[in-house]
Amino acid sequence: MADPLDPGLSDRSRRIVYTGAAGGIGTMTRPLLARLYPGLVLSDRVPPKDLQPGEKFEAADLTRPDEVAKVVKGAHSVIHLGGHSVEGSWEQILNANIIGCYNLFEQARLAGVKRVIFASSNHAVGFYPRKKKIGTNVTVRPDSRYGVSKAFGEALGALYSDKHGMAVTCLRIGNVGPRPLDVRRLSIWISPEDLVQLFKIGLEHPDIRFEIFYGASDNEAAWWDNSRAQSLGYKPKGRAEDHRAHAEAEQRKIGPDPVGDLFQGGTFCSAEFSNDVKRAGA
Ligand code: 15L
Repeated sequence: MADPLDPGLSDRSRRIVYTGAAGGIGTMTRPLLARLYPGLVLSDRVPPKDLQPGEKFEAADLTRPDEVAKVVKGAHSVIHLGGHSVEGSWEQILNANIIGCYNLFEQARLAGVKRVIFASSNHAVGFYPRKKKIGTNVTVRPDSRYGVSKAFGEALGALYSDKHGMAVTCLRIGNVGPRPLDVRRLSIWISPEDLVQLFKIGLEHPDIRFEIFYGASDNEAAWWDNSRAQSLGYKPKGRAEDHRAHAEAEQRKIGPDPVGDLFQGGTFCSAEFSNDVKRAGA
């Protein structure tokens, strides 16, 4: 697809940097992405354990602007998954997800990167009750310090898009894997293949300026309206409902969570919770 932001470089072999490539999502999506984008460069603090002979890896610590500058140099696009991927101490979140995310956007801007895909999370909106269906135009309701850092990343993305013309796609990812792990994940699950479809839209669609999509497959029990992604060509193939029996069996092993079961973010909401569920909007 021709890129109006970069008309001379519509070729897929351009440099695309994938941060956080050694993590769980990186491991599931790397082989699929490599087939589409021969110029893919994997990055993380340490190389993926299963790095393949044809794969290119460059180490970078996101808290170090000099290392980030080096890895984004000459890149057309960045898929930014790097950072702390669950709730953590303030210090962990501050370093990996606040400072790290700022370094990524700022060094990408300085290097002339055209497109950034930011791995946001469902936890940016985790305190919406499960009974409410939400679109991408809602106020953020983070359920954790981690969720706050994802809302921060989305805000940074909007800034770099509006102020500097970067084409930014934020993906509020649900849970990625071969199948949904429990009943909550029946609403938020996304297959690795469908996530790669969203990456591709973010990397190639000519209309992208600033977008927020939900990273979810075609889930009957969905809590999210993902019509914007669909209008840009997203056609998820995964169907959580096909795995309902497995998800329900797993759920029986977990047992009830009186707070987390009411909210979209699940255990991220119940951890450290000291409010009343009604007051929190259940
Ligand atoms: C996330 O954002 C996490 O990165 C992942 O580990 C899961 O906890 C997922 O959300 C989820 O909500 O299932």
